[in-house]
Amino acid sequence: MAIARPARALSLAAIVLWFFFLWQIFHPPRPTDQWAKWRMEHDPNLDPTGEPEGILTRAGPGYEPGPKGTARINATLLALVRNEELEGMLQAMRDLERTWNRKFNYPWTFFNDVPFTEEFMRKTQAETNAECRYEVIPKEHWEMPSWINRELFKESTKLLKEQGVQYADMVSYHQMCRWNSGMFYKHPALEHVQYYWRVEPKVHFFCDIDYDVFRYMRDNNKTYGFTINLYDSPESIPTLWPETLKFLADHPDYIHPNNAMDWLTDKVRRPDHNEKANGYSTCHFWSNFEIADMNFWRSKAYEDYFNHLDRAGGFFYERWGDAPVHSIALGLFEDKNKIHWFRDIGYQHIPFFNCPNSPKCKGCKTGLLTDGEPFLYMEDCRPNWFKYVGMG
Ligand SMILES: Nc1nc2c(ncn2[C@@H]2O[C@H](COP(=O)(O)OP(=O)(O)OP(=O)(O)O)[C@@H](O)[C@H]2O)c(=O)[nH]1
Ligand SMILES: [Mg+2]
Repeated sequence: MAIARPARALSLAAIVLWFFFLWQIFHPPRPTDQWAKWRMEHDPNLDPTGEPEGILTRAGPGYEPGPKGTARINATLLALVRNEELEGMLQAMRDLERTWNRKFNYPWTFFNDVPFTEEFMRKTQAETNAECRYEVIPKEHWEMPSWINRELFKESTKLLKEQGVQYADMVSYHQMCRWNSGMFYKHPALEHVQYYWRVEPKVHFFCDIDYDVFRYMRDNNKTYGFTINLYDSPESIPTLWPETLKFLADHPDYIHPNNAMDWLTDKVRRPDHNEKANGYSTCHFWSNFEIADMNFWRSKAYEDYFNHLDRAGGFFYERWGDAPVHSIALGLFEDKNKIHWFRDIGYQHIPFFNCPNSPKCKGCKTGLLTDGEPFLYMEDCRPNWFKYVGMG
């Protein structure tokens, strides 16, 4: 029996509607939803942020550039940079001078593996009233150590490259990571300097800071300050944690009673990372920003740890970064209460931001972690720091 045309059209419409209804319920999440679970329920950067608690020293007499600046403590702004990165360095300097250093005039110390050009020195000095120092890194601090087997290095970097480890085949990148991990504070130019603020070319600073951050570190007994806390690529550090455990087996006494071991070994948030990094969460302070006390790196515990790692060869056979190396050492050998989140310092190194909610900030979007792809939210490890240590 033939079905009447209107009835056929009606049943077809009903079927289409039914499938549409099912699709609405079961369709795969849209790309933005897919990453939503990685976002913090409430980013603390959305809350009004003022200055940190504790003793703060304001700008004023004693902070003039040069010998009149007797209020300054033993500290420097510090940048490892290539001559070719001059423009990016000038931009970073402009931001930091405008928001902070024009009030305090701390000296800048620039490091390079080759001499700085006259143009680099002239243009950087022109950005600040403070003293600028230009230092060449001694060869024995920079070059690949004698115990590294060149053939093995080549083979290993090939494998790392295949696993997608960024910059794995750039020898200079490995050298840079090693220098930042265990060499920079040994440079003779820093012999009498205690605190540093690390600055990379092209980074941005957004908020006015009206206290002396170095004195904040000293007067409030802080060792290390960070802004951003991220996961690392586990493929770049598969044996870093196993080597660390070997070291700890020989030196259990170096572990601080108030350590951040649970933050270092978390496997709840990203179990895959912990597994691939053989027990390390890969959470680290993003070390392109660091305000720290070099006495920690100069301690016997850190010196022994760095030497152990250096001999193990992973700065070259793998691509151990200074960020995980510094972070592991701090998490193990330092009192976690001496590590400070500088939530009030608005900062960007592509592609991540720290952007607090404060009238002192201009040019960044409050609470925005990244302006890159939404999957980058997966890399946010701040929730773990807040969970295990807090927001101090
Ligand atoms: N003088 C010198 N500086 C270097 C060298 N390699 C890296 N640097 C500096 O070391 C810092 C870190 O290097 P980057 O290339 O920015 O490394 P990164 O931050 O991991 O990588 P990006 O995400 O691409 O910025 C920057 O301040 C660079 O200017 C080098 O071979 N010589
Ligand atoms: Mg960089």
